[in-house]
Amino acid sequence: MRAKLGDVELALEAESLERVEGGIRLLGKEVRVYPPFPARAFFRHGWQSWSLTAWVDLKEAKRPLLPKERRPQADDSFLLESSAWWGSGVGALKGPDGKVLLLGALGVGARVRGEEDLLLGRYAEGEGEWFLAYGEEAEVFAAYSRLLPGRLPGRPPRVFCTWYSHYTGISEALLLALLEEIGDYPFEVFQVDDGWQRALGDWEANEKFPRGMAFLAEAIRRKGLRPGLWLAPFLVTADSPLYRKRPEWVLRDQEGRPVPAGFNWGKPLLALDAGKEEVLEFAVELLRKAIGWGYDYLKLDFLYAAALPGAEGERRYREALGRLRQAAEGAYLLFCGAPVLASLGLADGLRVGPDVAPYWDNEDRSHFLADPTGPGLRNALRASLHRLWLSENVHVDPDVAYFRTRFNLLRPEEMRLQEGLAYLTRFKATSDPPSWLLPEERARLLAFLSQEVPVRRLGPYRLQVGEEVLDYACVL
Ligand code: 9PG
Repeated sequence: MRAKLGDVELALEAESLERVEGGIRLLGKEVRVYPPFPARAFFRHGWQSWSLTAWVDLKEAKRPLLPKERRPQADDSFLLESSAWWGSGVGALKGPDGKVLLLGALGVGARVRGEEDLLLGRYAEGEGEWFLAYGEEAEVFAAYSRLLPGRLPGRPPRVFCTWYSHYTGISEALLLALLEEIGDYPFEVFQVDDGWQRALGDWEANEKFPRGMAFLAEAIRRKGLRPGLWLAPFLVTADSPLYRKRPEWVLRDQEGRPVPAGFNWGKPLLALDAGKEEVLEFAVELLRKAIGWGYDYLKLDFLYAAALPGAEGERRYREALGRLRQAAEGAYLLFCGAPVLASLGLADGLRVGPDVAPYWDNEDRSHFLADPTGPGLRNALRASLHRLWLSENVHVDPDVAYFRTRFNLLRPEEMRLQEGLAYLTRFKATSDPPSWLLPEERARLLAFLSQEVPVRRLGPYRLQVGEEVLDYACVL
């Protein structure tokens, strides 16, 4: 069939089509749209928070990958393994005049493939709905975003997160000292990250937290802050006590082998099977326990584990996270390492890129291992910039901003780029202990937390933040 979109006419294959605000709604398990131009670039949307999300050159061959068993599960493996360019849920082609043809799924569990003369959308299972639009980049993405679940009520938070300064080296004494230090700064949340638990799956305070997690939450509250806690509810490793006790809870393939769930902390990761009622009850109880200790801001990490292997698991994921959302009513849920489109409507906040790090790029990993998902400011900025259109659907978390020059290889201009995204999304977080900061850096952190600065988008890669114009073209 043929359809008219704005000033162009194009050919497409779908079961049915209907005009809607800003574009066309299509039905079908698989739909094909033939662009009225030879496409220059493909908007490749990564599956989860850490996955590559950017405009890619369709002529550029996809490059070799890390060996499977060492790969961080930072994307839907189907997307990585295909020799064609595929994205998760949404894809778009850019024509010679810069106009964009977008095809986006309106349900979960879909992938979109881009070629010079084709956009192909396919649901992993069952029939599905699609949205098709043509026009200026910002407009077609905005029109798509309006058809996705809307933001939950509430404002994005101002967070002190322990990860990007102390990593797993946290302890009760260190955090109590940090709480004293940050007392003069208007943070709202003090979020304890990875390093407090006994093991993955064993979510009790370890020996570095001798008075327990409820005691720490109380100390945080006494400082006028909201206690936040990191959890990875669906992750275990082969040496987790939980795995030894409940090997049948682990997600397995048809041959009964555990499904690889990534590689981190120097070991292979395993996923709990979120399709099992006992696993859901375990995860619900875990959230209730953390809330019972006094933490009502939860960073739920490595959530892709509940959706493996990829698009096929997104319905299971949505049901599972729906249960957690219900159990944690009233708590702020920040989803991380999470399938992006399948999280909308459930998450308060959502990480939209890989981790920042106090350096621009690890070129060994980015270039020689062809992995654009590793920690580093460049990778983080690139994915976040290409997901800002989700701002109406969730609090977009671009990850923490840096103010310190101590223990940091970033140049101040590079740090400003991250700060700019926080002003835009209003999700303001840092891990910099004030004692690491020079007096002018402290002043900048204080201003960051206390001011709202007007941000204007001058173009896809340029922002005006207050008086300053920031150019993000260097991330491309
Ligand atoms: C704690 C950290 C922090 C951080 C999270 C997450 O293997 N990987 O690809 C991989 C990616 C990110 C990552 C860890 C591993 O970091 O994003 O903010 O909470 O966990 O361990």
